[in-house]
Amino acid sequence: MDKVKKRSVDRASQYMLKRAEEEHIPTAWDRLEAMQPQCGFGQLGLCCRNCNMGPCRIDPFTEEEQTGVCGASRDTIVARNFIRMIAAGAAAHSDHGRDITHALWLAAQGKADAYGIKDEEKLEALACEYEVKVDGRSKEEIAEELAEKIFADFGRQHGELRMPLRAPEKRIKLWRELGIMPRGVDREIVEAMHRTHIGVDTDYKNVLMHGFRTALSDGWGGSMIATELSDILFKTPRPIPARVNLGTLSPEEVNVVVHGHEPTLSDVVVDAVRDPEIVELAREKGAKGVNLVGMCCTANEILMRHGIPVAGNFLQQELAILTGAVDLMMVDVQCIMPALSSVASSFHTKLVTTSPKNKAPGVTHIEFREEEAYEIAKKIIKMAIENFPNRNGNEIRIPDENQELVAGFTAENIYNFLGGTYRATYRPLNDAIVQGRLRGLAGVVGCNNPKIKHNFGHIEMAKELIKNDVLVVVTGCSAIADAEAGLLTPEAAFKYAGKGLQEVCEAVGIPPILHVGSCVDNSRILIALTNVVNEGGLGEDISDLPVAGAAPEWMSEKAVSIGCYFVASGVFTVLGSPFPILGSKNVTSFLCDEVEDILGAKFAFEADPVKAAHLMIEHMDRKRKALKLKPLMYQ
Ligand code: BF8
Repeated sequence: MDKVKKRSVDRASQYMLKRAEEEHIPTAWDRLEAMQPQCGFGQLGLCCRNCNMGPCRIDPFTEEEQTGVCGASRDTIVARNFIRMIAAGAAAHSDHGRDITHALWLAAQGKADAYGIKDEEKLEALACEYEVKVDGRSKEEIAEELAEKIFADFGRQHGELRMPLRAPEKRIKLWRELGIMPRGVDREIVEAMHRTHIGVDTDYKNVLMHGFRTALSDGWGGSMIATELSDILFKTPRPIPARVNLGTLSPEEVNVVVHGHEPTLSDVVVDAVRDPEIVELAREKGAKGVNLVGMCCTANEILMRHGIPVAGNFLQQELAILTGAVDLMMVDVQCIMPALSSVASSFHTKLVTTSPKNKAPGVTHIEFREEEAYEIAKKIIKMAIENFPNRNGNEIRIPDENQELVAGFTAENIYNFLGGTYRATYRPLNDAIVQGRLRGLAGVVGCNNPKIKHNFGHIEMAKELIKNDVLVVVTGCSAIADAEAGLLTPEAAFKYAGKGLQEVCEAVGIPPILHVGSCVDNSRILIALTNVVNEGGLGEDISDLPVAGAAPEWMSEKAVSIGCYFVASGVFTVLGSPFPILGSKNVTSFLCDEVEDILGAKFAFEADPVKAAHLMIEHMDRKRKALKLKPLMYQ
C-alpha cells in the first residue's frame, strides 16, 4: 500500500493503483519510473532539433559559450523551445475555440439541429462588442454574423483581436507599447513557429516577448472565444451540486465516460442518454439505465452546465477503466493518454475516438459531425449498451468514493453571490478585500503530473490559501482534485477557511473554493480580475491587485500558455515544477525576475505547495501594502 500512497493522496485512486499492481497493468506512474533517468538536456531545454544539422545539445555544466551547429546560443535554444510549447498550447485551446465557433455558425444556419442559442442575452452582448447589428434581427441572423466575425479573429492579419479590448485600459496601453497586443490568433501561433525556425530570431528576449503575445492570443482570444460561445450555445453555468470521483461509476447501469475537452459532442450526449429509446434498450440488456460521467475538462463542461458527475481528473483516466465497470469511453481531443487502448484491452471496455484530429491504431473511430450530432451520440451510447452484457461481474471493482461538490461559478455570477444580493456589482468583493476580510484572490489551475503525488499539490495549496483568507478560484484538473477532497462544498469553509473568508462564505452560502470550469474557462478568471479593477479601489491594473496564480501539478503545453497569459496580464504565477528553461540562466532570470519590470508580474517555481502558497500570500501582502489597504481583520 505504501507505494500507492506515494503515488496519490486520493483513496479511490490508491484502490485502483493497487489493482493495477496486482494485475500487472502498467499506468502512467509505472511508465514514468521506467523512463528514469529522463533526458537532462530536454529537462533543461538545451536540446535543439529544429533543423537537420542537429540535433544539437548544449553542455549544461560548461561555462564555455557553446552553440549549436548554426551558432544558436543556449539562450536562443532554450527560448525557442519554450515558445514552441506556448504555440502548441495556444493552438490546442484556440482550435477548440474555433470548433465551438463552427458549431455556432452551423446552428445559426439551421444545419445542426442538436444545438440552439441557449443564452440570448450573452449572444446580444457579444454581438454588440463585435459591432454586429442586433435590432430587428433574429438570434440566428445575429449568431451567424457573429460567428463569421469571430472566425475572422483567428486569421486576422491587421489590427487587434477584439476580446483583449476587455482588459483594463492601462493593461491594453502596456500591451500596445510593448508591441505584444495580439493580432490574429493563428497569426501569432504561426509567427512563433516562424521565429523559431533555423536562422530567424536569436534575441532571446525578443523571442520570449513574442511568446507572451502568442499566449495572450490564447487567453484573451481562443480560450475566451471558447468560453463565451459555449455559454451561448450550451447555456451559461449557474451554481449546481454534483458528485465526483470513481465511485460515480455504477455497478448496475451502463457506464459511459466522456473524456477530452470540447463540449460539442458531450453536451449532446447528455440529452441522448435520456432518450426513451436508449433507456428502453438499456433495460432490455439488463441494465438499470445509462450512467453518464465525465473525465478531465469535458467533464468540467457538462458538470458546470448540467451537474453530470465527474469520474476523475487526468491521472484517473486509466484508473476508471481499471474498475472493470466502464462499458464505453468516448474521447475527443487533448489529454487523452495513448495508453488507454492497452488498458482497455485488459477489460471489456470499448474505447471510441470521435474527432478527425485524434484517431488511435486499433481503436474504433466514430466520426463526430455537428450536423448529425444527436444520431452519432445515440449510436455511440447504443454501442455502450450492447457492450454491457460483456461485463465480467467478478472483474468489477468500483471504489466507494463519491464526494459532493458545488460547481458552476462564472465571472458574471460570482458577483451576485458575493454580493449576497442579485446586484450586478463587484463592490462587495472589492470591499471585502479593501477592509481586510479577504486577503486576496488566487487562481489554482492545471493538470496532474505523475512526478508529483496525484492531487497533493492542488489540495495542500488550496487549503493553505483558504486558511489565510484567500478566496480561491479553480479550473481543470485542479478543480477536480479539490472536489475529490471535499473542498468544493460550503461546509469546507468552516473546516478549512480563515475567519474572514468563512464570514464571506457563510453570508452567501458559497464554498471557499469556486469551480469556474474547464481550462479554456481560465478566461473567466481574466474577466473576473478585470471586473475587480473596473469596480475601483484596488488600483488601475491587474498587476496592482492582491492576486496570484498557480499550477502546482502542471504538465501540458496548454498550461505553459496559460501561465504566460496570466503573467502577461499582470498575475504573479507559481509553478510546482520548473519550465524546461533552467539550461539558460538568462532566460530563467528574465522569466522569473526581469519580466516583472516589463509586465508587472513574473514566474516562480516551488515544488512544496505550502511554501508556494506562501509565495503567493507574500505577494498579495506586498500588493496590499502598495495599495495602502487596511490590515487583515483576523490574521
Ligand atoms: O485542459 S488541466 S491535464 S484535462 S491540460 Fe489536461 Fe491539464 Fe487536465 Fe483540461 Ni487543462
